[in-house]
Amino acid sequence: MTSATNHVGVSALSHPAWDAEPSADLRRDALAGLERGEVIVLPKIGFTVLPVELDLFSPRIVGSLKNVSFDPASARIGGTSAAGDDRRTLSKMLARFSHQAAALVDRLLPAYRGRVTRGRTSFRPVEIAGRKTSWRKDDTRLHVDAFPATPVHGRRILRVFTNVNPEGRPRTWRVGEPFDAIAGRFGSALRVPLPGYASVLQWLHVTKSRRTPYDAMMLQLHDRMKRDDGYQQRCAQLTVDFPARSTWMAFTDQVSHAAMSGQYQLEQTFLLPVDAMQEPDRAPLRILEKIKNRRLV
Ligand SMILES: O=C(O)CCC(=O)C(=O)O
Ligand SMILES: [Fe+2]
Repeated sequence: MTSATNHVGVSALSHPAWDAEPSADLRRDALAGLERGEVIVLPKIGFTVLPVELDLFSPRIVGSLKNVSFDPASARIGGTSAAGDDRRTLSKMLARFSHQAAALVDRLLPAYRGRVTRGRTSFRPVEIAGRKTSWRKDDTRLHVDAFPATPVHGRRILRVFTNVNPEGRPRTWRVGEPFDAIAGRFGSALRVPLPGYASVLQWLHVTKSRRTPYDAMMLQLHDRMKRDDGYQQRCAQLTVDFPARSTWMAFTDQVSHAAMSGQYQLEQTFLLPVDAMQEPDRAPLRILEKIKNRRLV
């Protein structure tokens, strides 16, 4: 499954089903692995796509966009040109996936129960390899996740991904060096913005809530990583193939990742407060606060 290796972690766990009851060992390994910054792969967990849903598997449903997005709280779907029955079919598929991903997180990570909140769900029907985008939006470059419009205020970004490629093709990622190495390399260049700037962004509706100094620095880090061609090529990294019908999860604000190729994926985002972690000192918030020697939220 992997080539090369250097401190970067990808671990497979033999969890059998979305709603299976995991053993205590499995739960401990999942929690510790995720917080250490590993990608946890669940090779046996696939998502069952119904025939009516499969009929909609085409990049055409997103037009010039890359994702269909779904809000599980309101059941509102966006980013697709599908209408009528097709739109309802897509919504149902995303709702079902979202529900299963939430059940998985609940069972596998009971330590986070009651603290983790469900964010957006997405369906990604466009082939990644060869997709044309600006460097900032180019997810074939290694990066940590940061959201420009929806600040996380220090919370962790936990994501569950499932490869639903109907032809059995893998999704291929690169996984980069650990967060403390990234922070060590780029941290001194990250700037805490002037206090008034966050208010202006919110007032202009660039952000939906206040962009904290942490959010601003994570965006800078995301950009600095992506923009640095030498870093992209030379930093410690490994290539990972996630097979069709497999699921994987990671704190993508911590794990340096790049999606290199693949088509048709489902994804669910969760947010977790830092104080819900077993080891909060591993959070990007705490690591950046230590480097800057000040609070960032
Ligand atoms: O689509 C993927 O496989 C991952 C892309 C990515 O970088 C992300 O969703 O944060
Ligand atoms: Fe990402």
